[in-house]
Amino acid sequence: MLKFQAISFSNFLRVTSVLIKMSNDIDSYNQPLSGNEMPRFAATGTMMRLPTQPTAKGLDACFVGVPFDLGTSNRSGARFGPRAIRNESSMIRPYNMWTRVSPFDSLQIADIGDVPINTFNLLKSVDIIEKAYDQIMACGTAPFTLGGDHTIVLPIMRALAKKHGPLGIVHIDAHADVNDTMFGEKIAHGTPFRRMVEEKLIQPNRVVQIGLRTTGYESDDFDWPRAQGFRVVQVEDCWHKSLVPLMEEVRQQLGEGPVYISFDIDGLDPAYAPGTGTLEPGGLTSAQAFEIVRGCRGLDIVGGDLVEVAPAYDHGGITATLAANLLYEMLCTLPKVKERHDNSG
Ligand SMILES: [Mn+2]
Repeated sequence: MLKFQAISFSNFLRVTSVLIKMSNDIDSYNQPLSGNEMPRFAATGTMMRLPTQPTAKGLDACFVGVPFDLGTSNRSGARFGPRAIRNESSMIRPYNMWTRVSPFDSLQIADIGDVPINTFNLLKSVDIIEKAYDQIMACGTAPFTLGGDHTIVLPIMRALAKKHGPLGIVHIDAHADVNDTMFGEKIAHGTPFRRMVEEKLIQPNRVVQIGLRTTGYESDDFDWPRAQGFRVVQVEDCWHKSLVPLMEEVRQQLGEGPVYISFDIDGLDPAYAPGTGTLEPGGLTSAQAFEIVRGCRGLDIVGGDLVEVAPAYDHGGITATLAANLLYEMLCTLPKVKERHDNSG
C-alpha cells in the first residue's frame, strides 16, 4: 500500500511538472485579449485582439491587412475591409469548439498591421504588396490577409512562389477571375488567376475553384481554367449538400506540397455576405464556407486571404463577422496547430 502510494505520488509530481511545462509553453505565445480582461467592444481593434508588431519577425503566422480596392470593376469599398474585419473579429475566442484545435497553444501569432499601398497608383501598389510579402516570407511566417480586392492575390503569390515554388490553391469565389484583360488592363480583380498560370506561380492541376456561377461572356470563362487543369466546381454542384465529401476529394487531388487558400467573400450567397462589390445570387452558405476551410486541414497550408469585403454595403456587419471567423478557421488549418481536449492548458 505504501509502495503504491509512493509510485502514485511520483506520478503525481511528474504529471504536475508536465502540466506546468505545458502551461508555461502556452504562456510564452501571444494570446487574444480575453473578454474577461477587457470588454469585447473596447481596446485598440487589432485582429482577434492580438498584440501587434511592425514586422513578422519571430512569428509562425501573422494577420496582415491590404486596404486596396483600385482593381474593382463594380462597387468599390474593399479598402475598408481590413478595418471592418478587425472590428468584428473582437468576438472570436481562441478555442475552436468543433475541430477542438487551439492555434494559440502552439504558434506565435500577431497582427502586423496594414501594407501601405499607394492609393493613387494600382501598379505601384502591386509592387509595394509584393515587397511587403517578400519580407514576411523572409521571416518564415504564414500570412493570413485581410483584403482588399482580389487583385492583391497576384503580388502575394509572386512573393510566396519565390519561397515555396509553384503552389496549389483552394479558391472560393463566384467568379473564375481568369479574364485576360479588363477594359484593356492586365491587372485587375478579375484577372489574377490567369496571370498566376502565365507566371507559373501555381500548379494548375493543384487548383480547385469552388462556387463559380451565374453569367459570363462565353463558355470559355469556366472552360479556360478547366483546360489548364483546374478543378472547377460550379455552385450548382454544391447546392443542397454538405461539402465534406468534396473536400475529401480536394485533399486527395492536392496531396503533398504547399497550398494557399484564396477566399473571395462573394463566393457566398449575398444573403450571407451582402457587403461586397460584385454580388451573384445562388451562392454558397456560411455552413458550406466552414466546411470548405475546415476541409483544408491535412493539407500543407502556407497562408491564405479573405478578400472583397466592402463593409459600406452591409450595415449589420454580417459580412465582416463571417470574414473574420473564416480567417480564424484558416489559421486553424495550419499543420503545426494542435488539438486540445481538456482545460489543462
Ligand atoms: Mn474574386
